[in-house]
Amino acid sequence: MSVFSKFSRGLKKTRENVFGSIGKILHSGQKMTDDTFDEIEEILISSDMGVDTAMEILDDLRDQRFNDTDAFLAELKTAISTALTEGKKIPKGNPHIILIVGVNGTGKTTSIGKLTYLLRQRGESVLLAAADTFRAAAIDQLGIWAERNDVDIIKHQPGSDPSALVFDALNAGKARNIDNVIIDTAGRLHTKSNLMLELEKIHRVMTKAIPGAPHETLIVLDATTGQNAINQAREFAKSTPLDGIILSKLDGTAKGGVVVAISKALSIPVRYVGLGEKIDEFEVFDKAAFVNGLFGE
Ligand SMILES: Nc1nc2c(ncn2[C@@H]2O[C@H](COP(=O)(O)OP(=O)(O)O)[C@@H](O)[C@H]2O)c(=O)[nH]1
Ligand SMILES: [Mg+2]
Repeated sequence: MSVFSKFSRGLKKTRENVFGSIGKILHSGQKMTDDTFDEIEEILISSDMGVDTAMEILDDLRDQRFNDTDAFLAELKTAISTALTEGKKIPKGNPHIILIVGVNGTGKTTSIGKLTYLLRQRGESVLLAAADTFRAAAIDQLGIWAERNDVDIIKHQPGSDPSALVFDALNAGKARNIDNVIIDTAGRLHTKSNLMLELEKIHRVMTKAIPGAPHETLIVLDATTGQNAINQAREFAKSTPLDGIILSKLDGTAKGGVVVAISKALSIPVRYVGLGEKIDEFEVFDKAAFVNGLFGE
């Protein structure tokens, strides 16, 4: 299945419940009226893209003259695409260390399993690190993804120090000449200060094992949690620099406009999106495929 088809399927709820109504208002060949602009502004706001962003986009478009609704629609798509934070290319480490953070239940372990699949499809090797040592079940869950992907996993006893695990995993990655080491972490927000100290300690240990690591820190945010996702990212950003977002469960929301709100509010790019529960329902975020998925052909 093509990337465009996958985005289209993952964004079905958003398209059918929200963006689809734009097409119903805009009749080909007609002129744009003030009422039409207002109606579209409401639809954009209801997509969770953020009131400010929706108003900014519409104000800009109101100032332009459109001969017909088709020309307007084309500009609207461009404006949404422009509102998304552009991702800078991240230099690859050797091995490339990817640290995954986020609140429990957002989809960290699942996203790691899918990201591993994606990297393997590209012919890259992956080593998984079960640094969510807090619960035995979390270690087992990552183990299942390792098996499915036929990759190795570094794990210690439940309750052991995550930093020691990370240190071992990075050294194993080096010794085994692995392309990518992906680190799963705990996300217990109720013990915020511990979590932060733990992340800071993990960072210190990483630098000792491999200078420059982690090369990429990604926060997993659940698209179905809307504004709350933005607050979570701000909380994590206090203890670790964030390079990008994995937005999970985009298939589970009708408010897919939240992609725009999140990337704008945090000024970091959405790098990957979860578009379903299956191993291959996960993609590198693609602006064109995203906008196409919102509006359809
Ligand atoms: N529909 C859907 N479900 C997802 C997606 N990503 C994760 N999930 C589900 O979210 C739940 C929590 O995921 P998990 O990886 O255990 O979260 P963690 O606690 O952050 O590691 C699981 O039931 C996953 O199947 C996605 O992109 N789409
Ligand atoms: Mg987990």
